[in-house]
Amino acid sequence: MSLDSGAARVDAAAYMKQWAARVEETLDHLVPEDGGEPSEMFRIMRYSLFAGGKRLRPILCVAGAEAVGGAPDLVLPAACALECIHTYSLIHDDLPAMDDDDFRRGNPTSHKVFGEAAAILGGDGLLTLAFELMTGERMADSAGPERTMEGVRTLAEAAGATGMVGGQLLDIRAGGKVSDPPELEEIHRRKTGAMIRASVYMGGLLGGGSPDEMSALARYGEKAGLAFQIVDDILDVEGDAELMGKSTGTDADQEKVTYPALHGLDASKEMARRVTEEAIGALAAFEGGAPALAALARFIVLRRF
Ligand code: GRG
Repeated sequence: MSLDSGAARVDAAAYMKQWAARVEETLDHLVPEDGGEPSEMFRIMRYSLFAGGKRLRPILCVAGAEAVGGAPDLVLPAACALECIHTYSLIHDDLPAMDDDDFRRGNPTSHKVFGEAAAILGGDGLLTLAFELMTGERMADSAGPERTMEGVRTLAEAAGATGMVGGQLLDIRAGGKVSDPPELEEIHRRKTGAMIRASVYMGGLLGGGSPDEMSALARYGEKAGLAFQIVDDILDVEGDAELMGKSTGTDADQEKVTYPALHGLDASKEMARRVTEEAIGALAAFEGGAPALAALARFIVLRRF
């Protein structure tokens, strides 16, 4: 099965390196060490923000803007807002009340360094900061008030009760007892997929995309989000712990229901490839095939970390 879009190829590694550096720079500028009082809040938030994440969601946002012919630089505040929310979710997910993880990306988790209460507050700070960045002058000046408002709503829905937070609750409540593929897909669509879909959608929206382009980006984002989670489950079974900066096998230890647990490893790999092909297929709506988004979909399915 080929993962070729037929469009000109973009080197995903080079594209990600280039844009991760721009996101890093912008985050450093928007969330500076001396960003305000209490200064400890900024230390806590920056500890996790600058801990070596791939910056996949911000990069998808930039590529979404590029796909619709928008200026990728102009969506950087929104890209950083997505990373703030992603980072908050990881801090909270690592807490003793949730996954109780001591390491993330090879470093001690936030609550191990700052204590549980401060880590919760660091996560809360990042969540609210995301909306400060979305509603800042820089965003509204480039995208206009209506698109900015819709971007804020898209982000809130993806992160909130019907998206990531709701998905996390369903996952916890399921307690490893999911037996049915649609239920597993629903948990993942909300918990992980919603933020990935929102990333690419917000890029297109704030970059000036047309309704047809937005529908194509939504479809791409849904499929890429699902592929991301299936691969995440596969990596927990057969990934390299050193490369990933965290222990593997934790899903099985915690008796979580995952794609490999429900469908087996080979069928899960085949599913990941199929949904990635569907994601790339959605890009046919773009003249030139949106090569950066196609490359990112391939990265998602072929990644080792
Ligand atoms: C606790 C509010 C709350 C939400 C938790 C998304 C989520 C819901 C928790 C994250 C925990 C987790 C490991 C989910 C699996 C998928 C995932 C989001 C993996 C990490 O994303 P990457 O690979 O991380 O993009 P990096 O480290 O590159 O930023």
